[in-house]
Amino acid sequence: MTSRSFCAVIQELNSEIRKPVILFYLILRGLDTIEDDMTIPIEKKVPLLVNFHQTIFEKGWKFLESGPEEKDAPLLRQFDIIIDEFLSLDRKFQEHIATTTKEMGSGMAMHAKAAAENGFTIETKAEYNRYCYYVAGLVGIGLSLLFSESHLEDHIVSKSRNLSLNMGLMLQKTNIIRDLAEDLTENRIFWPKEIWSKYCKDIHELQLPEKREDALNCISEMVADALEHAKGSLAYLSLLRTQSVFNFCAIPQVMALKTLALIYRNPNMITKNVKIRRGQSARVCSRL
Ligand code: D61
Ligand code: MG
Repeated sequence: MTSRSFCAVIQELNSEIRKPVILFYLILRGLDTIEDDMTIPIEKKVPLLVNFHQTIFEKGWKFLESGPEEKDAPLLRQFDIIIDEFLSLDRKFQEHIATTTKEMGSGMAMHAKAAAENGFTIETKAEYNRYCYYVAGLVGIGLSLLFSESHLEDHIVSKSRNLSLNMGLMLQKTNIIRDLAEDLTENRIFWPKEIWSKYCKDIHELQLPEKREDALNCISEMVADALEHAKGSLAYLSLLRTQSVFNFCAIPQVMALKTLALIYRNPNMITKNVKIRRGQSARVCSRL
């Protein structure tokens, strides 16, 4: 979903949870900006990722060495402000955020190392699930810890790790499928080879006009795989009791389902990025 509609739903959250969620987001966005930055040498990137959960406790820390392409470089350049706000949170919230940051940072470091050694590839569906778990599944698990900690939601929510992680996997996989065309031009392939190799020898072939049918079948399989997480996501949503928390969680899921419907067997998405229009996403939000 666009960052604009995302900001709107965050603002609606009950006050006791709004600031922890915003800081959770900004901290993980900072971590992701380091992960995505291909100008940082691997020997430097790995410790930055692995130690980020400690860095967020260091008053005054900021990072000025982002590549010129990084759109969120300003966030890292003024990260001292984020840290001050983080340190003003209740201890329990700080701990949940740090725990999630630690696991995500080590998962990202693992993938970054593998990519530096063998080139960036995701071979199996298991690897694809593992990568999505680290970068997005963990966000759902961490959010659940914050929701239960605030008593806006029952402890059942944070104990349901297995349901929580479906939320992020559904969102991340939807983005990965939708962004194929863009990622192919940058030669960053997130689609698992175990799936695309049934349809072509080199994933770039999917963009050839004569490969259209194979490409559509491959998209079908990718969408079916993402939809595996829909049931778990709905079960998770059914546990939520606070309206603002429900909206915050349900809106991205509805957008993801809408995006999957739009790209399913859609030949346009093979060569260009297809996105749901702003007006359509506004309609989703206004119904809740
Ligand atoms: C309920 C509500 C929102 C949820 C949720 C449950 C469960 C999971 C998520 C949001 C996370 C969904 C991530 C999907 C979008 N993917 C990315 O942004 C990729 O980066 C992943 C690592 C950073 C995650 C940061 C994040 C995102 C949303 C949050 C959050 C933290 C904290 C609280 C609430 C929502 C993607 O980034 C693309 C980019 O750089 O623009 C990438 O690098 O793959
Ligand atoms: Mg990333």
